[in-house]
Amino acid sequence: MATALVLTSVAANPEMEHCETIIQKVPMSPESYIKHPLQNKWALWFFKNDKSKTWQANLRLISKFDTVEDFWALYNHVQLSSNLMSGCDYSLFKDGIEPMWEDGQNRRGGRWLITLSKQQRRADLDRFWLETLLCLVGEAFGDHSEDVCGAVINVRAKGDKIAIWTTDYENQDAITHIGRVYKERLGVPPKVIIGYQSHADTATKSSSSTKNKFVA
Ligand code: MGP
Repeated sequence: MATALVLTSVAANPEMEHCETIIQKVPMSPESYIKHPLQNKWALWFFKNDKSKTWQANLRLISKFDTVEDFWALYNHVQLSSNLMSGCDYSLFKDGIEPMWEDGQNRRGGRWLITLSKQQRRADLDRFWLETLLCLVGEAFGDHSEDVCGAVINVRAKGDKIAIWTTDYENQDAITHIGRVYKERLGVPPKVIIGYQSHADTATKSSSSTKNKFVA
């Protein structure tokens, strides 16, 4: 059993001036020293736009975690998204999946995309991203959480974006469930429509808008 050393000062003899310190070994409950495991191990990535490098070379792994405590330690350690320079991204992906279209788990996938107005950077960006992270690490989509690969936040002067990436754009049940729950968790009003687009369409788009495969 785990024990803690507890120092207690006691008057060895009330008549005498000095105190004596005794060391006691007391049992500790596992709750107080075992970190709370998450269902998955996650990796946080950072992207900084350096035009002299390729897109992939600008992507850096920050750290991995698989407990609630280590999630908060990392979250509290990194800059809020609203403080990042335009052109930067954070990505949180399941361990083993790289935050790029090319990864085998993303190749046939797509994303639920939240596009924010410039005004929303102040009002919504940081809380939307934190809620997105909590949806991921808390496995908010029930069995359909298995379809989730990760999430990305793009800080951009033209308007920030947040997205949840899923593994297969043909898994309609999983995608529609994830979209419905995600929209609710962010508190997006019902009249505001969010779209799901395949990475294949995003990667080959010729105009600035990619067609939606699903909406919520
Ligand atoms: P972006 O960073 O996702 O969005 O993609 P941004 O900056 O808002 O630009 P927009 O085109 O959506 O308006 C910017 C560019 O980064 C893409 O056009 C690609 O060249 C590159 N890029 C982005 N992603 C997510 C990938 C990826 O997964 N793989 C590769 N190879 N390039 C990517």
